[in-house]
Amino acid sequence: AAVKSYAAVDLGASSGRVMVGRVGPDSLELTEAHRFVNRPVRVPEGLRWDILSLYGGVLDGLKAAGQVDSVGIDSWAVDYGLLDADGRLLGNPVHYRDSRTEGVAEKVWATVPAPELYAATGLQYAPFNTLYQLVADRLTGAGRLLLIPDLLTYWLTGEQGTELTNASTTQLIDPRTRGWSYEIASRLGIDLELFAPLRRPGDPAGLLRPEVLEETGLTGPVPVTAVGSHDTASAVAAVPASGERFAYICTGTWSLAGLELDAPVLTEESRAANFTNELGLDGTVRYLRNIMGLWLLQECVRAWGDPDLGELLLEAAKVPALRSVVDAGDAAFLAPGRMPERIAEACRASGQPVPVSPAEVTRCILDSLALAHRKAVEEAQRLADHPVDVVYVVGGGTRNALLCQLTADACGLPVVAGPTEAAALGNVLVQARAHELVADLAGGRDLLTRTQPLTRYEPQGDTVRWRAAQARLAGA
Ligand code: LFR
Repeated sequence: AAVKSYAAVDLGASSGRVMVGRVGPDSLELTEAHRFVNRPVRVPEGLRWDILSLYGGVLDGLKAAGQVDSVGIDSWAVDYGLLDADGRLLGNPVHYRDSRTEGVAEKVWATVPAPELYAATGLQYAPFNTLYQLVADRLTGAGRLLLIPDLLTYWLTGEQGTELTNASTTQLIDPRTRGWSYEIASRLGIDLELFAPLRRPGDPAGLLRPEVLEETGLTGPVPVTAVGSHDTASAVAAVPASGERFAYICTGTWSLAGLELDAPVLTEESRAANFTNELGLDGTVRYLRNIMGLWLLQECVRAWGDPDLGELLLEAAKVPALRSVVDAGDAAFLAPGRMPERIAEACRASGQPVPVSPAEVTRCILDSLALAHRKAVEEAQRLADHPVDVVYVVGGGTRNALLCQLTADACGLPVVAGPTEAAALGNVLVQARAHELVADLAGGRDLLTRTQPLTRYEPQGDTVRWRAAQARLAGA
């Protein structure tokens, strides 16, 4: 039977990549065509994405990928470019870690109280939700808003749309109807006409423009297919699970830890625990919590002048476990800069030993992440009344064996780690499904378990000391 090739553009907060997935009825092979850095730039007005450089990386990647049957794009969520009435970009998209949204949520809640906002949109509180960014921005002159993957798709094809899984991170979508939340938007004076029409994963998103074909050397027509354009939607689509009794943790710059459900959980208890209900493939809901993730380590490594990560992790493994932990769910760690000092300060403030050497700080970060994973997996099961037997870890963190083992230990559950390039694989699988090579979400997952290398970590020790560490943190 025929094998098809798909280009998956996957943009993360620190790097972008163009991968080629070759899919047949019993085969799935992923290779890297091109990888490039994503370097946010601080200018006097704030922190910005270098969107032209990213688009250049996408074009280079498509050229390196060669002839493919379709292209799909996913990236981090919530951020957007604003266009004028003629479709011209009005300035560089603002980075979600920019400080302009400080204090904005409180203003929004004065009009729509936080509990009401949660009941209507199911979205966790994060200062960077698109809704708060929109209120912070002055939208004068903007005729259109395109989320990052939709903006790049527009540049590739000339067609505008708003992909649903990513739209669900704007805080303007009702997770029950899976459509716009007109009432919330109108009460906050947000014109939903700013958004291009919704499209769903698998929908066609246009053909590469002649200029793009020329620049990449591809022969048209080459269609762009809407995928789960939120990277986390794509990554969860590539969790190699069967059945329903599983939790997942998508690891990378963030750790996104939670469950796949068939309906949102919109209770007040869930809001208080800051769980989010984002939309996934096939009518699923991603019920999860954002945890600071390997961002904490990336920022420290940057501050230390980029030492060898492998050696650092070996040293960290020798440091005694759980000496000090910080709350890796705390938005206080969101902004860039001074990370080793900020972690030391948090330990001092909670009366714990202050980690000093890079190995000690690294150990503190990994213990803290594992603990936050435990807390999220445990609370999600309780709040959604959905017990699990196994935790799937996908994404960049699967390379970090210490983190995977600590997560198994902390959760008291087996961890199955892999695939590493989950977002790209989820991206590819949705394109393959649009071409009827894969039947559905379960079919794609089945193909993954048959073709991708996975590593299993059994929980070691009992969970008593993790429970104690959790209590220590809660009491701080
Ligand atoms: C992960 C991610 C998270 C989102 C954060 C900000 O890459 O997409 O899901 O909350 O980035 O967009």
